[in-house]
Amino acid sequence: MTVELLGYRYSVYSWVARLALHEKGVDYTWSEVDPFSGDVPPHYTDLHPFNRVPTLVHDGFAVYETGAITRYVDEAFPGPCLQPDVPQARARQNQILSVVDSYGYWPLVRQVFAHGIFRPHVGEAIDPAALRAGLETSEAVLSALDRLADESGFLVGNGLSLADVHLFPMVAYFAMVPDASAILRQRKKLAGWYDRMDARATVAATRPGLPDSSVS
Ligand SMILES: N[C@@H](CCC(=O)N[C@@H](CS)C(=O)NCC(=O)O)C(=O)O
Repeated sequence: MTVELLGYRYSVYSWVARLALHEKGVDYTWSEVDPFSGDVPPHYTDLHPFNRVPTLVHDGFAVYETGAITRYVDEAFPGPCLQPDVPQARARQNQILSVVDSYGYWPLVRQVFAHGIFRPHVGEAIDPAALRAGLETSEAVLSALDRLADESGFLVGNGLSLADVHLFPMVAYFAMVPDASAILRQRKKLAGWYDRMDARATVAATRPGLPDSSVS
């Protein structure tokens, strides 16, 4: 059996897929593809016509779109079940995945993390208006997620689910910006959830870090 994850080391969606594989205990190989490089290799475009990352290939079966990858990983491999059985909890999990993709990714990651941390770190120009807009939009996104989060300590039901796996990397990148961390800390339920997730061994094993600051 072969499992290959093609992704970019600093990509938050690649981190989500890696976290799911680690939580599930699946052995996989990693192939680095930088979707921002401008010269994505043709073999990758054949797998992913939109040139985004990640893509998973399992014994010749290729799947892209992170929510599809993590559901596939949960359903195709043994290990702890990462999706609740109860219809309401399953719906809440899927709702959170959709909220994260539709409303969270852009402000949290592409505006706040990119302009507040990543770009300055590698010496790229930043757009302060994008950072401000991202922080403002994130207030509403994190408030909605704080309302949706279960009281159990996980986002949904009584155990780790794909909702936790999908959201954590985005909030982890976001919270590296001090003003963003303050926004998270004002949402008590979400802040407690974040701290518990942050302590997981799988998070430590997959956390991307930042590039060498001499890289530009
Ligand atoms: N809908 C895609 C989104 C993936 C995505 O946007 N990945 C980012 C990296 S985190 C990417 O490839 N960006 C390249 C670009 O925007 O050109 C998924 O769920 O996998």
